[in-house]
Amino acid sequence: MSKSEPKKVSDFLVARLTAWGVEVVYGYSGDGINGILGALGRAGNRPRFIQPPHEELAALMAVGHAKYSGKVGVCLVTQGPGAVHALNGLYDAKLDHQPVVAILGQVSQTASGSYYQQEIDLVSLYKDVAHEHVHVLAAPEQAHHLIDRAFRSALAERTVAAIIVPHDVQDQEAPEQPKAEHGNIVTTVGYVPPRVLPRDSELTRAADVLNAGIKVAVLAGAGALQASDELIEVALRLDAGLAKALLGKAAVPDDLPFVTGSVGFLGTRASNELMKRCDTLLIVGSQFPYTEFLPKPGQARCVQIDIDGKAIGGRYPAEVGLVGDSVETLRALLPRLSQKATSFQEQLRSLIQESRREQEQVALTEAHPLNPARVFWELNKVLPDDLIVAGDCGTATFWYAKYIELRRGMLASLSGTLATMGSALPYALAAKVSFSSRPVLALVGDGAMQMSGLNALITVAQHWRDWSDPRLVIVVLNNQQLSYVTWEQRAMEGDPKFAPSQDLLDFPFARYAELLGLASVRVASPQALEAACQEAFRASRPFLIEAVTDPNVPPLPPELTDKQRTKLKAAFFKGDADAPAVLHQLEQTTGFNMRRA
Ligand SMILES: Cc1ncc(C[n+]2csc(CCOP(=O)(O)OP(=O)(O)O)c2C)c(N)n1
Ligand SMILES: [Mg+2]
Repeated sequence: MSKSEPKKVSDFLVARLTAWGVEVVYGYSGDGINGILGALGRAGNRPRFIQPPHEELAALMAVGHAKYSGKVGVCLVTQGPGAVHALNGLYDAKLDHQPVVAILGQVSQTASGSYYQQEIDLVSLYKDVAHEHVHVLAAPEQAHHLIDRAFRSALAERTVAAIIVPHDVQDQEAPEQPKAEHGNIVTTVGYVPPRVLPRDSELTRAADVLNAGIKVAVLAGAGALQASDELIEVALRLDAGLAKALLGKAAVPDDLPFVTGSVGFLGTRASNELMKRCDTLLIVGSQFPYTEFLPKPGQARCVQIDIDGKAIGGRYPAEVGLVGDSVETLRALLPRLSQKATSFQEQLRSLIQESRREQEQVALTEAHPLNPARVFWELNKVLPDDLIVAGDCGTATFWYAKYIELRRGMLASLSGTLATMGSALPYALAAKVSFSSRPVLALVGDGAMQMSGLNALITVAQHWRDWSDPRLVIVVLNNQQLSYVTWEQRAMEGDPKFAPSQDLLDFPFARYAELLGLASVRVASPQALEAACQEAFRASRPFLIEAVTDPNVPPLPPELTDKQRTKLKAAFFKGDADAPAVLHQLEQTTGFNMRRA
C-alpha cells in the first residue's frame, strides 16, 4: 500500500493486535481472510503468521501458546470450512480456561443471507465455544470496541472470544478513533488481572480447618501452576502430602519427598493412598473430575481455593470455599497456619518409595516388543533442565502422568478437559514458538499421530531451523492400536476388543520423519531404548523416537475395582483375541487371575 492509500479495517485490526501485545498469529489461509492476510503482509508480518496444515492445529497451537506463555493465543481462519475446522482446538481452550481470540473470515456483507458459497451462520456456530463474545464486525466503526472487548473477554474470563470479519468489511477504510458521540463507543487497549482475595473471616475459618487436621492432603490443579513456592510452604507447614491433578502436574516438582505425584485413573498408588487416608483436604485450583479418587464425602474436612466462585464445592463438599487467586490466597493463609508435626509426611515417604518401586517393576516387566512403561522410565533419566512437555490423549497420557518426573522450572501441559487426541504436536510447536531456546518433548500415540500429528510434523520440518535450540523430541508409541479405548472397552464395558474400531496400520513413523529431514529411530528392543533417548536429546535437529510398544500392557488404575475385575473377566470370556497376552501382563503386575477374579 502506498503512503497515500488510506488504511483499511484489516490494517487497523493488525495494528490493534500488536497494540495488545500479540506477537504470533496461528492460522490458515483462505479468501475469506485475504484482506487480513494482506494487512499482515503490509505490516511486515508483524505479528508473525504461523501456518500449520490444518485449522484445528492452528487453534491448538493458540491454546498451547496461551498455556505455556501465559499470553493470549490468537488464531485466524477463513470462513466456512476453516471456521468449522478450528472449533475443536477452540473448545480445548474453552474447557481448559485459556484466553484465546479467534478471528474468522466471513462472506461479504453484500452476499450475506443469500446462502452464498461457504456461508455458514458463524454467530450461531460459535455461540457456545465463544459464549462470552462472538460478534460480526459489520461496520468499520465497531473495530475498536469489538477487538478490545474480545481481548478483555478472553483475559478476564479466561475463555475464547471470536470476531467475525466479513470479507468486504476487511477492505473498507479504517475507522478514525470514534468521537464520544451518541452511538459511538470509545475504547482502549490493556488489561491487568485483578488481585482476588477471600475475606479475612473465611481465611481464618479455613486455617482453623487446616490446623485441626492430622492427616492433610493437598490437591493441586491447573490453577496452582504459578503457586509452587506457596504450595510447598503450606505442605511443609501442615506436614501434608501433595498430589497433583493432570493439568497441575507442573505445579510442584516430583522430586520432593512429600509429593505423591498424579492422582486419579492415571495416578500413582501413593496419591490414591493419600486420598484414602487423609482427614483434611485442601484443593487448590483444581476441578479434577473423577470424584471416586477423592476422599469419600464425610471422610475429610475440605478447604477449596479457586479463582472461579462457581467451582467451589463442585467436586467435593467444601466446608470453606476461598474464592481467590491461588498464590495470593495461599500467601494470606500461611501466617494463619501453625506448624504441624504429625509425622504424616514421614508415613507418606515409605508409601511413595513403595509406589515408585511398583512402577519400576511394571516398567521392567517383559512385553512385546517394548513395554510402554519402560519407555517413560528410560526417558526420565535423560530429561534436560528447562524442558517443556506436551502430552496427548491415549496411553501416552497415562504413562506421562504416572512416570514422568518433572523438576523445578519445567513446564508441562496437554488437552486436559476436552482430552482431544492430537494436542501434543501443536502444543509442542507452540512451545517452540514462545521458547525456542528450550528443549521440548512431545508424547503421543500412533492413533493421534495418524489423526493429525503427521500433518503437524510437516510444520516441524518447515520451522525447526528458526529455533535457537533445535531439540524437539517426539516420542510415538507405535502399538498399532487405539489402545486406551481398547482397555476401556474391556474394563468399563466388559466387551472384548472390537478390532475394526481399534486396530491401526503399522505406519512407518521413523521413516516418515526421515523423509521430512528430521532425525529418527525405530526402537523395538529395551536394550536400544536408553541410547535412543540420549541421542534424541543430543541431536541438532528434531528427533522422532518411534517406540514399538506392546498394546497389551494395560494402563492400570492405582486399584482395580471389583466392578472392573468383573468387566474384564466378562470381556475375556467373550473371546478377546488378545486375552492371553493381556492376562499375562495383568497377572505379572497385579496378580490378577481369571480363576480368582
Ligand atoms: C478427537 C478424539 N477422538 C477420539 C477420542 C477417544 N480416544 C481417547 S484415547 C483414544 C486412543 C488413542 O490412541 P493412540 O493415539 O494410538 O494412543 P494409545 O492409547 O494407543 O497409546 C481415543 C480413540 C479422543 N479423545 N479424541
Ligand atoms: Mg496406539
